[in-house]
Amino acid sequence: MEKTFAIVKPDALEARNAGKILARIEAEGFRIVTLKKHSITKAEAEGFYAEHAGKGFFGSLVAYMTSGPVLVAVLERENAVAHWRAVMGATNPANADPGTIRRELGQSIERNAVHGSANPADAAREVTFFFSQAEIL
Ligand code: 3AN
Repeated sequence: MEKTFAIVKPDALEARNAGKILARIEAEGFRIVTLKKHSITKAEAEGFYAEHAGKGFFGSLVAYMTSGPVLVAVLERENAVAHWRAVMGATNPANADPGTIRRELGQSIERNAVHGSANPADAAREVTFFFSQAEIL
């Protein structure tokens, strides 16, 4: 069993797609280990996306991720990291395969509905960014 980290982003909550996304997560065989609604602070967004600091879209990305509440979650199943990436689809919804969440619900490369960890090391870092050990049993 493997864990990954997911965010249901502000655009998805605003569009009232959270229930649809959580249902898809469960239909894909994930156990929702933990889940909470959270308003990401500017400092959190800058730290979470530190790898993108200095890129042209960084300021806009931080503004967007702090523009409204999100759901942060830990998901578990076999091959969780790669499977959640596959279910999300490509970063740009226009390039995402039919049937993926970003293709179906994403609005743009920035407002792309969901986040998922890129690899197991990132998943471990991202889970501890938002959750304590006691929350992820
Ligand atoms: P992913 O979320 O697919 O792993 P990353 O880590 O490359 O993609 O990018 C993190 C987030 O930054 C994306 N989900 C998207 O919201 C935003 N982003 C990435 N590339 C761009 C871009 N070229 N223009 C605007 N926003 C971008």
